[in-house]
Amino acid sequence: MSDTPKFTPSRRQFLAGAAVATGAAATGKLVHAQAAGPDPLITELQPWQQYLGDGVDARPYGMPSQYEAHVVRRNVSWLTADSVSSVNFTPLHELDGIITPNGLCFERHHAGIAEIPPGEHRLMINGLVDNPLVFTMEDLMRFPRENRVYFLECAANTGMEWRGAQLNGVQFTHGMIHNVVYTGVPLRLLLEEAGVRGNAAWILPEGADASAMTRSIPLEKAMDDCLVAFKMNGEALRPEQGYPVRLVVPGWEGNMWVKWLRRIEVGDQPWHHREETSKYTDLLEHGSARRFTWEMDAKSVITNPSPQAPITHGPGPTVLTGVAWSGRGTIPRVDVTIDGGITWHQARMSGPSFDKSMHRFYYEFDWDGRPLLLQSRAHDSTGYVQPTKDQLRMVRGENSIYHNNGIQTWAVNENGEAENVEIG
Ligand SMILES: Nc1nc2c(c(=O)[nH]1)N[C@H]1C(S)=C(S)[C@@H](COP(=O)(O)O)O[C@H]1N2
Ligand SMILES: [Mo]
Repeated sequence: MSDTPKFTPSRRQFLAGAAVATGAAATGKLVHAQAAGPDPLITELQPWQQYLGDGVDARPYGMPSQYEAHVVRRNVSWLTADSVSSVNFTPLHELDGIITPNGLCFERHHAGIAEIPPGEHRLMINGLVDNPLVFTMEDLMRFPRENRVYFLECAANTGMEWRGAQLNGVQFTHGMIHNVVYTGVPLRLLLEEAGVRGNAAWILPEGADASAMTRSIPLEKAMDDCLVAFKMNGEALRPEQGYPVRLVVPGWEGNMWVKWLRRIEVGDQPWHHREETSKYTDLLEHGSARRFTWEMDAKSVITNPSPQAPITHGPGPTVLTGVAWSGRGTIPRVDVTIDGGITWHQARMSGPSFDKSMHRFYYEFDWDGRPLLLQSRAHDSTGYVQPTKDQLRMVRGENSIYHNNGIQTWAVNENGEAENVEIG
């Protein structure tokens, strides 16, 4: 069951509406007012109709329109001491559909961006294997490859919001996520080539950047759906995302997706390195910590309206949209409320539904101009339902950073401006 748009503007209304760019009629049935007079944007010849534009040789690698220059990754300067061990955020409120454009995928580096000539890159597999192997990029290209769409979410996404509403923008509260189609070789094929020994149970991928990032991953996951990926959205990985090759660990926390992948050690136990002891563990109320919390729980957020994307058109037909994802499967359903949870509506899902991929939802409604409290609640294909922030804190306490998948609230005022809030 899904909600469909309640209006169908005619071509006539669009033309008339272009003349008067004021708000919609109070009835909420018309998207545009009637024309008050001739509109020079229609009746006059415009500058761009009077020159010959750039030719096909002017833009060998295309860039977005100059009018989209505000659509960029942004960081929060006070979050980290410097920008090489830091993070920036995907502008979720500017995007639609389910795919994140390569240039807008958030970046998280521990030692900045490594710039590796592909001809000089090597991937080694060693440890509990019959044949320790070294692959060049050319070698990797000779294995059968697959194309799959996955989200990558940093476990720290929304981490600043544990104890209360903090950052005023969906880009900053939820922007440590991207969703692209990867082309890569199943890791299983490379491990089989090396011949994994009988007592092997874990792998340790390692990055070629100066941080030499490592994480212990169970062999079962490595043999299941992990990819050694060299393309994203059809083109080579960006340097920011680990060019020439990165590990893809579907549904699991972003930290494990080692970029600039140079080595995979096979072992019989986890290594207990920094990123799985000091970091990426969750301190609970009684003083012990959750560890190896790899899977990303189902989560959703409304991207529009939101603090960086207020309602500017006044009362009337309004499009609410957002994204949802789960590390355990697909998202068959998202509920939306505009009155702080008094009434819930099933959102309309639109776009492809892939396993461990971002999903897009919409809810079209007639805004009466009164304040709103917007929330979304994801259901994943295992039946799991996204919890409230209070429900999460009840179980996990107040000390956590990682794995905050609680329901987000935006308060919209009479002017259409939105703010990050919590409601009890
Ligand atoms: N080699 C290496 N791999 C890495 C990191 C890193 O700093 N170095 N950061 C990790 C973290 S914490 C995250 S969340 C993801 C971020 O991937 P992205 O930069 O493509 O968004 O990469 C992971 N892989
Ligand atoms: Mo991360």
